[in-house]
Amino acid sequence: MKDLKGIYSALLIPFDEKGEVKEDGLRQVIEHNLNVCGVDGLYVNGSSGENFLLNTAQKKQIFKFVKEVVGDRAKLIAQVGSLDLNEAVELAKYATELGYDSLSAVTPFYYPLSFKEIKDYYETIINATDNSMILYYIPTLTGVKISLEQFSELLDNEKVIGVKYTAADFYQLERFRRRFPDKLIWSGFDEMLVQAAISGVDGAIGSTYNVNGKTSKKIFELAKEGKVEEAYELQHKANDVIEKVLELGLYQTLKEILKVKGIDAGYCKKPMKVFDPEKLPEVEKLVKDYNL
Ligand code: SI3
Repeated sequence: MKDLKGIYSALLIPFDEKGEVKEDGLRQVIEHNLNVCGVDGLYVNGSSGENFLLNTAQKKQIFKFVKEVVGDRAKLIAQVGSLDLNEAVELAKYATELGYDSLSAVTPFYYPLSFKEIKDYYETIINATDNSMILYYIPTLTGVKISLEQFSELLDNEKVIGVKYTAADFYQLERFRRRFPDKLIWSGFDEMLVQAAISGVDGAIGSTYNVNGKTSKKIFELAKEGKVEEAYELQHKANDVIEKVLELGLYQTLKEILKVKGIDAGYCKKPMKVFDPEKLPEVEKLVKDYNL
């Protein structure tokens, strides 16, 4: 199995006012992630990529462009989950042909599906390629909860190598770690990276690593080395940033931070709001105070 452990930015995607992908800006965001943030890899077309607002052609455009720019310089995970299972399969094949290191798929949401239906969804995507699969578990946004027993059924398939766990259920996380020592876990809540690292996760995937990746890598390393107090000191600072970003609008503000640093991070896709220019001084202060 490939070594896919580590810290991944859930890649932000710059859009123009019409909602089209700004490839020049995207190149800059990618280079910033690799050269300044120093992340181990990129999680492409996740929530932070505004994936669920995109059409199939845009999703493919992003997968292709990112792979062309990154090449083999970092690990790439393709989030292909979709309410349209045919689209998910098409994207899974596409990303695999491009050479993505693993696939990932969000649990199907909106319609209240049975676990059997969810399992069928994953099996259909998994059987379409020879690539590995990382479950994307984010119950706060999908409303879909999976029990340990159900995880176990999904993980029985050896192509399912692990889970991107965006939940704050540290008891379930501990049980998961204990029961599946050979599967990989990536934590999805950037604001709880210390706690996740102590709980034994293998890495993390998050939006704020696009701007604060270096510190986040340090937090992870320190926590893994048992230097919890030092890790917590850095987590406090990271969380000051996250708190402000959440207050001003998550993806918009992360893009504004990148813009302050000279990166053309573009806009968010409608119906997400445009960043309030009156708040720009607050972002500039954040960049300065926290050395982003
Ligand atoms: O692209 C992605 O799928 C993610 O970035 C998921 C990740 O778990 C993020 N969640 C969302 C909904 O954006 C977190 O990184 C999150 O932004 C961060 O912890 C701030 O709350």
